[in-house]
Amino acid sequence: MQHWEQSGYEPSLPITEKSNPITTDIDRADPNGIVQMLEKCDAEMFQKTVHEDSMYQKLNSCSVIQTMVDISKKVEMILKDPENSLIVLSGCGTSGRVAFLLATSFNRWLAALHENQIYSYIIAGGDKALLTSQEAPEDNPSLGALMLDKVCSGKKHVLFFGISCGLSAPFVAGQLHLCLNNLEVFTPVLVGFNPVNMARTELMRDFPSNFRKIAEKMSEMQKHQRAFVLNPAVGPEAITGSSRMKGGSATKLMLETVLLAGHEAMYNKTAVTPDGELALIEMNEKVHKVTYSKNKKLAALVQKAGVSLRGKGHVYYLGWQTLGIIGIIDASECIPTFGAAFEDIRGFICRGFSEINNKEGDLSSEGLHFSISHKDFVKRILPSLSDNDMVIFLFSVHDDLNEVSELAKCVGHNTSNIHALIHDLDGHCVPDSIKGLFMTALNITWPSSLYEQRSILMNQHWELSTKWCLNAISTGAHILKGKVYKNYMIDLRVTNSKLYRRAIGMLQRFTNSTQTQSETALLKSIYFVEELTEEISSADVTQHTLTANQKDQVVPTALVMLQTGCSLAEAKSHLDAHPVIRDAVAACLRLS
Ligand code: F1P
Repeated sequence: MQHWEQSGYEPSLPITEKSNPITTDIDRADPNGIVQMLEKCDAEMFQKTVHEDSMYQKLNSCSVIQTMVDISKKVEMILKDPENSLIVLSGCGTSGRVAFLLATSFNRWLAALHENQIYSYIIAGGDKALLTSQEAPEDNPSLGALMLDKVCSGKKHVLFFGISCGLSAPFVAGQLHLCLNNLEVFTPVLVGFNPVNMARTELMRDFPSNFRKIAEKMSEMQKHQRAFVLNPAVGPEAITGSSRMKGGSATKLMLETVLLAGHEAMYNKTAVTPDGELALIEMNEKVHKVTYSKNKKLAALVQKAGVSLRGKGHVYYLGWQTLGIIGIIDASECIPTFGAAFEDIRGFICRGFSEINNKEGDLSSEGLHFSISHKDFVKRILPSLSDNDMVIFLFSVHDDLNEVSELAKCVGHNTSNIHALIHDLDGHCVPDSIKGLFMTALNITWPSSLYEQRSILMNQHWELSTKWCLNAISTGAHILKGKVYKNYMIDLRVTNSKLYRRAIGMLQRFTNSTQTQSETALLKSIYFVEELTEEISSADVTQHTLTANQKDQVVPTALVMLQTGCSLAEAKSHLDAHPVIRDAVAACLRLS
């Protein structure tokens, strides 16, 4: 049993908000140590349940596998009536981005079979949120319901996947509530990584229920197969609460398994069975082993990315096809997670919006955040690129290797700091002449026998493998830059109610203050005042998070104030003197 599974371990927190004992000292680790810790944390996803009666059900538990089988059968049923049916995947932040990735890839599969494209995705904040952080709509249950209602209009059967890793997002709660009130049309599936009794109980804006009540009702309805809860425990995140990591990966592989089994039942007449689902999950476990078997090269990339960020340089991902999307997603998440600047880590995809297949089409006129094609990179970034900047190419043997080599040569004129993550197959390898263009080529050669007749699996695995590598690179680089304290992202942006509560919890934990003291300090820091006014005290959390969105170092400032009893102005000057958050916090804790 893992330490975090014991009932006394951080008992007031759900699994997704607990800190992971594996990574307690990740802020002091070197790149090799960082990668090894991430490998162990990710491995927890595939851990077997030793006793079926253990406190938490895991991905491999019989009950979870049976739920997956039942849902796959619903997928098959939906596929049988494509005219009247829809499969909708929805979530906020990373969960919404995974929803988008899955919906577009399964639609592509259906299009290749000349079938109706019955998948749709919803992300809180709309398509802009695919590339930038739009956390505020996450708190709005009515908006979630409204968007779902709109997408499903006229459909007779809708299989709805509401993804919230923490079983917490009000946006998703609103959608599930709508489904539960219209079960003749909707079959809702709640996807997350906490047991139902750890779902959030906080009141929501203009909403008659809370997340836990909805999750409980769904569990009840599962007995009649009218609703499902797919919620294995995969362990706390490596960086506390950072559901972009394990949460995103587990959502991706679990839903891919469920959907793929449903598709194969429909189109290949392969029966949906527990063994079939288990075999697909085990293949993902193999992907984990193969990816992390490259840990030395991965650690070298983490090291280089850390050097670039510390030296005020940048990290650029230049990807092809969905590997490009994985790069864009990873880069965009660094802003809310680490308080990073938008330029620090950026992702680009070969043909930009024309190959993304998002609902709202080309967003490039929305500003620089939406300049995402290789052409944009060449025009805007390349001229000022230097050895201080790191460039990582993301491609596979199936991409246009002439294009890859031309761009690599072009980039190579301005920086020698150019690397690649390459996926190929035994018997179909990327030639050495291409690999030789890169200082580091992290090349994974996959066994072709794994993918006979199942090319969609190949894409899914290469995406996941790339996600693990990039999560390690961007997380590791920010750790090396000093943005993480122990295994907490202390300088996060407090942009929604979940993050607001998490920030208060961190302040309590590190300063031994009460909840009220911590919230008061947080509010002073958010509103930049030495004393709280009546107006501030009576404002709601939404107002606080909207204001916090505009401010830097909100949580570290509050922490220094609480720990030393100093004023806001003094806390700010302490932080100015210690630009590295880890050092600022450590110095302040030593001081007291
Ligand atoms: C959704 C989410 C995360 C994001 C941040 C805020 O979480 O937007 O994707 O990284 O932590 O919340 P969830 O609803 O999937 O738990």
